[in-house]
Amino acid sequence: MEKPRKKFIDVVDKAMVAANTMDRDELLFSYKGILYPVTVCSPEVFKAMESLEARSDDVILAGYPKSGTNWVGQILSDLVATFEKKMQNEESINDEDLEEFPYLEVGDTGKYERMNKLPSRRVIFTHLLPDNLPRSVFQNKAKILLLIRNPKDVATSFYHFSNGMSVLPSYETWDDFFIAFMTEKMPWGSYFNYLSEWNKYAEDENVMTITYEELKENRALGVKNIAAFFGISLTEEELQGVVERSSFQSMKENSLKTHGALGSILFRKGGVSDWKSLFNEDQNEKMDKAFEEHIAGTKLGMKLKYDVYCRA
Ligand code: PPS
Repeated sequence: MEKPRKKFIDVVDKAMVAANTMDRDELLFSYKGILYPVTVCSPEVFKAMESLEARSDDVILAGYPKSGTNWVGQILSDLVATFEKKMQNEESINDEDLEEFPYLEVGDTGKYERMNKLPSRRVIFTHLLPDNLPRSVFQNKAKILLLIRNPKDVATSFYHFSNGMSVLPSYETWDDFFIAFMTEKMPWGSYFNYLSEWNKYAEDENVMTITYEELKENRALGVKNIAAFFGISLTEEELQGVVERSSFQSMKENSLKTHGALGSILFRKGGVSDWKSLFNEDQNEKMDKAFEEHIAGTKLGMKLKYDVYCRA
């Protein structure tokens, strides 16, 4: 994704400017029991979203915030763009005029009608719970890549992001943030609820799960598996290009072009275990207990390898 993403940057810049003039308690609204930022989401847009006609060849990326969406989103967009280029598909959505904000739930009420007219393949990111996605996603058997990351690093990343990104409420201390994270006060809802709800789909043939940590350990293998799942056939050399362009270093260097001012906030550490710099003993215990209670025994819980990545 080396080309500038003008529309993406415009949307984010406008949201950040609008949020700067708002009080902390005005930044979020609740829709169907879940909080979202008012500067990028609205009930009208959520209702309009139902008109999206999902396709079996859509490339959907689902992940709780701070799980590495922009990273895996880069991989998916690059795989699709490389394939389209190879096929010389002139109708490809690479055309800047056809660009839509990649997160499904962010946009205007006309977005979904425009999306319905876009040529395949569409790459769509979302932080939504499965029940809040347009019904056609499951009815039409769109393929979904479900991205998960260990809860301690998600919380750590979310804390820093909340304090850097004006559209989200900031926190005076990590301890305050931790309480909010554990008591379901986060935008896009609770991490544990997210995993429990998506776990119901984890065995579906149209859903592939990948963890942030496994991708960190072997990006080349991850990219290969993702391409195979979506039926994107590329040469070893083409796949290697996708791998190289998705390194943290490379994405961070390009981030002014791809993400504008957001880039320096979003591409923070890009690693595993930074939670060790914030969690105290009591917080470790509380997180371990919550993990045990909510998701340890589930397929997604096991995929996370909590004992490897989260034990103090
Ligand atoms: S968002 O705003 O919710 O969509 O954020 P999201 O993109 O899901 O997650 C942001 C974290 O992903 C890290 N990141 C990466 N890690 C490894 N490699 C690459 N290429 C990469 N790109 C982004 C990013 O740094 C955030 O994690 P932290 O721990 O805060 O650094």
